Amino acid sequence: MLDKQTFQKISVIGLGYIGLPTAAVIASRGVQVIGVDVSEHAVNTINQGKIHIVEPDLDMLVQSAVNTGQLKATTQPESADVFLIAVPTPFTDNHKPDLSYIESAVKKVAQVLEKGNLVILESTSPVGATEKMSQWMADVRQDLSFPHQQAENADIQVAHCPERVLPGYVIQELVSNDRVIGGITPKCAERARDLYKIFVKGDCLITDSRTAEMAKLTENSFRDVNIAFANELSIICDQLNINVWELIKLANRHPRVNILNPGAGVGGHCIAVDPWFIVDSAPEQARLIKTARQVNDSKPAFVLNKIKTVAEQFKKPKIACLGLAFKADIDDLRESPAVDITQQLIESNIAEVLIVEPHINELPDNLLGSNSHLTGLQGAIETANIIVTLTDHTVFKQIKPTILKEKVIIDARGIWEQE
Ligand code: SAJ
Repeated sequence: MLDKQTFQKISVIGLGYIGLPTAAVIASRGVQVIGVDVSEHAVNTINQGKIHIVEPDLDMLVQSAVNTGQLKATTQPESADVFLIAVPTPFTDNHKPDLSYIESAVKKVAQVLEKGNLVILESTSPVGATEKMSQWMADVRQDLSFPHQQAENADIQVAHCPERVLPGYVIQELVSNDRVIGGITPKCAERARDLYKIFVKGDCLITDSRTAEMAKLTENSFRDVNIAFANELSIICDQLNINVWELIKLANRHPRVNILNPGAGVGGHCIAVDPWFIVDSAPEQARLIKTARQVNDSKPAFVLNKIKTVAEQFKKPKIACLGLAFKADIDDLRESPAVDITQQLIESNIAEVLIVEPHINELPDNLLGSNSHLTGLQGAIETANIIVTLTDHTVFKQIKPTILKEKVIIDARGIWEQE
């Protein structure tokens, strides 16, 4: 039986889409959690028991954790038994991993470290990042020993446990998913496993930190390559005048074939980013992974061209773009191919663009224009000549096909094709 007493206070650094749900779930198990974020807005919102992001059920969990005093947010790290690092790891313009958020976070954490502490990197990271994190902390705290220096005798334990939750299902998956836990030493991994056992019902599988880093990158690259296959098929089928949705449905009746869905491109901050970390580490060897990225990155341009070609049929076309979020039923517009396509359509100035995104109240700055409007679904469908589906939100799937009869449809997500 796990002794919760060994972990009396957990600090979660980075209160975004991963850090905040993780902090709230741990707090809900009766452990004291201190959440740390550089954003005062995030910290103030959380301390009022509210949330600054959208994720089903997160609001209730945070409200109750804050009300019971189990969860508190602050902008500066303070001492704790465990530090969970959940900050972004974007890439630079030339697809190189940018570890500056991790470096900055752990250098601040290092200042409050005490002998016996455990530091876990949850951010998706290139191979070797956990060891680098250990070195950064050692640079700041020469009075303490770290596992890359003293192995099992180190004062501080350091491990990597990549998050694997799916936006929209985060609370459920945080508890039910298996976790891969990689320690710089076996002792680091075991200590980290004790922590995750507080709230994870799935299996906690132990390995070394480099394998854990690569496992996460592999999972997302696997998905990227498979989506690229579907996207490439959709482009081939367009050329050959074949309905790709029907084709995939038929091919998937084979017992060992399971093709994913083509779309407007691959968005988000994971699948479109993580494969590049593998490419950066092994540029000569990672040929398929790199090509898949390029195929998926080229899909928005293909969809945009389709829209432009169809728009030529109309004198003053009105185009309804359904969906801005990077995937169905979430509010997250970051790295969204739907946003890219819509923005370029607005800038091309060939049409009036009616934007439908039920999860937002106002358009982001890059979509503001004299020819763009955030419009309700019903109004946009009634007014538009051309309807483009860019995100497969459930509300769009519920539209009755009869009201689309007179419209030209570019169904990049296959919403109605699949019905
Ligand atoms: N997409 C398609 N066709 C598909 C599936 C997805 O075009 O058949 C598109 C989506 O519309 C979206 C993008 O791919 O634009 C990514 O969506 P997703 O649902 O595949 O993945 P994410 O980015 O929301 O979450 C992924 C998950 N990884 C895997 O499924 C292997 C999640 O478990 C990870 O925790 C997350 O990345 C992460 O944080 O790394």
